[in-house]
Amino acid sequence: MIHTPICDLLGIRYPVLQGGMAWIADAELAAAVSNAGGLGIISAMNAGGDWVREQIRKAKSLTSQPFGVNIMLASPHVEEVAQIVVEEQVAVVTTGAGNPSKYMKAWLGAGIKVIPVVASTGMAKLVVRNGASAVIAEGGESGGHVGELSTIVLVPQVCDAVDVPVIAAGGIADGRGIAAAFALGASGVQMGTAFLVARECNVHQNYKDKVLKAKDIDTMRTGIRSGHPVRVLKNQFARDYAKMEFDSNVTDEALEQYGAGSLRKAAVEGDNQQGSFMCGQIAGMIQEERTASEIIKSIMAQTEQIVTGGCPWVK
Ligand code: TUI
Repeated sequence: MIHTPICDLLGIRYPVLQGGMAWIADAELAAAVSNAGGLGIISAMNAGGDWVREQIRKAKSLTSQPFGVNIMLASPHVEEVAQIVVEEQVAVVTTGAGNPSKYMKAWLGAGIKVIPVVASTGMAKLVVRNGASAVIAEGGESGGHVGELSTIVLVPQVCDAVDVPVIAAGGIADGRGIAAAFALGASGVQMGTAFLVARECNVHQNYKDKVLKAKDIDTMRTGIRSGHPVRVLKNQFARDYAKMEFDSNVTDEALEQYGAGSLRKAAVEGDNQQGSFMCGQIAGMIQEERTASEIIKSIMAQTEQIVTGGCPWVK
């Protein structure tokens, strides 16, 4: 049986976290992952406090296991949501797209375990100094907003930089990826794209179908000009956006306007042309829709086989 310090820290069976996917990770997906022995996570994304509170309460009604809330620090509602997780006594908060230090004292004071996503050793050290229980080192293979470094270089350097457990993210969707993450020094993994196609995931079916059909080279990064690159599946929207951002005649305002609402169009409306389908580079490996429990069980069985000597070509 696979057991790491992350299992003890979070009170979960498998050292697997579900990524906080904006417009996708709701209470039903989070509860399904937590009931399957991982840590399910509700994405607060750009939503207002009422929606986040409702989702937290719904998840509590669907699982007795711990779950978390991902707070996207660039959200216009971040202050309100930061307070709601305290009021609702959420077990775990993960953060993304920025520096969470400003909120950490309040969260830690409420007994919340804080696990920021970091994309550099500098940010990892800073959040650990401020009390982070663990960090998620997320490589640029991930979907959504990404940093510059890949998982294979980021994870071991973050492991060397901090003395808390490290969770690897970016490009992991099977037992080989998890075993590799362990070999790099990680104590757990976070997977987003793999859970996007879970049966319990309420994202539009067109989104799931696009991920299931995607090949290894089917993602690209948009938003490079803004300094906030976002990995998405290639489609009409992504190509047009990329063309616009490298056109100096297009203003930042026009670009922002063009991108507004595109993630909602993908996740809720399934708009194959104008939607922004955030997705990791590992999508090419994801072949079928399964329950969260089937995903976790099969991936952990493969992990166990590898870490207990399953590389017969290595003598
Ligand atoms: O946050 C994510 N993934 C996301 S957020 C999102 S919505 C959004 N879209 C565009 C811009 C901003 C947000 C869609 N997908 N993953 C976690 C993550 N965090 N990846 C990278 C980082 C990160 C980057 C810089 C964390 C900290 C950081 O610190 C920089 C600083 O000094 O503030």
